[in-house]
Amino acid sequence: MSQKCGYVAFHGRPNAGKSTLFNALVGSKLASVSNKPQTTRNRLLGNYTVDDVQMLILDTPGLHNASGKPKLNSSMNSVAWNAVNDADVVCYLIDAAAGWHNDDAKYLSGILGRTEKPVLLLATKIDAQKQDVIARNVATIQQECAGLVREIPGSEVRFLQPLPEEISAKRPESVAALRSRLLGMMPPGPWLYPADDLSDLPQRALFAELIREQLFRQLNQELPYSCGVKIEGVDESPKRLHIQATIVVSKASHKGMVIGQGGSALKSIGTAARLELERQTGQKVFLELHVAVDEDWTNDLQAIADYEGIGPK
Ligand SMILES: Nc1nc2c(ncn2[C@@H]2O[C@H](COP(=O)(O)OP(=O)(O)OP(=O)(O)O)[C@@H](O)[C@H]2O)c(=O)[nH]1
Ligand SMILES: [Mg+2]
Repeated sequence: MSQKCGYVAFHGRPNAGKSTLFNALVGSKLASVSNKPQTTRNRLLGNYTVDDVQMLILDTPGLHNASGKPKLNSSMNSVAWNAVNDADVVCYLIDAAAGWHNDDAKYLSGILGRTEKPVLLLATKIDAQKQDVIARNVATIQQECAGLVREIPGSEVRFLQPLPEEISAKRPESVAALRSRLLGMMPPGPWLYPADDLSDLPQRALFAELIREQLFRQLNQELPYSCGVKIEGVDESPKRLHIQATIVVSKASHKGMVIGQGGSALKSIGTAARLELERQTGQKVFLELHVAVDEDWTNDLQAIADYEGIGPK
């Protein structure tokens, strides 16, 4: 049986639904998901292997304007742009419930300028709005993209189809149809990972991802953006997994907010993260959370590498 293997990279603005669809396609909760933009900070790889085909899906941070923002933001954008170069197929996701955004044109042109590979347009979250709103938004996306392709001088149309594919990550049949379409696009080549390795991410990075998800879900406004998570230790005994993690914040005043009155906020974050860690590992978990201040870590490339695994180690 000759093997096929390829990379599918997910791109789009923050909150487009990349990580939700990524988890659904891989069939496992690898990426954190929240209703706040910029939840994903690093490239995540998910392996879906079936029969002779290995599909390696890359979830990426949402493309955004990082000017005037900490270095963490430009690092996230770099990670996302670099993934375009690895892709055999690029999926560009647009939230069809929210509709077209002018930045989509900018990012799509950037992607088309970087790769000769096929770019699929996915209109996501079609379950989240009334059908007539979705139909209007999808029509606008189609119109804008048709214009966009014509505006790139000297290039051929690289969209596989001018019509965006309508997707809901909440509908299994929608996910299954996209999965088989993408599997059918994988080029011939030897597998790069054992079939049952779900990701290339170290276990610690996956644990940190699930803890950070709770920071994004439970902390208000700007607070989660100053938080990073570092797994300090994982101790596996026959009875349970003991995970020690530090939540780092960039200002002393944020520490108290993460801990909350009488420790209530930290307790709630810890409980939800522990339950998710138990669900994902199938083991009992003891989660020990500490909060530390590292002044302005989001502007320090070495600290960004330490907490988020992005860039130099
Ligand atoms: N109803 C509905 N909600 C969705 C769907 N896909 C994503 N969402 C929601 O949209 C929000 C953002 O989803 P994410 O998957 O975190 O979006 P993202 O593109 O990864 O965002 P960043 O990591 O910030 O770039 C979350 O609240 C999801 O639950 C969908 O198909 N239907
Ligand atoms: Mg994400």
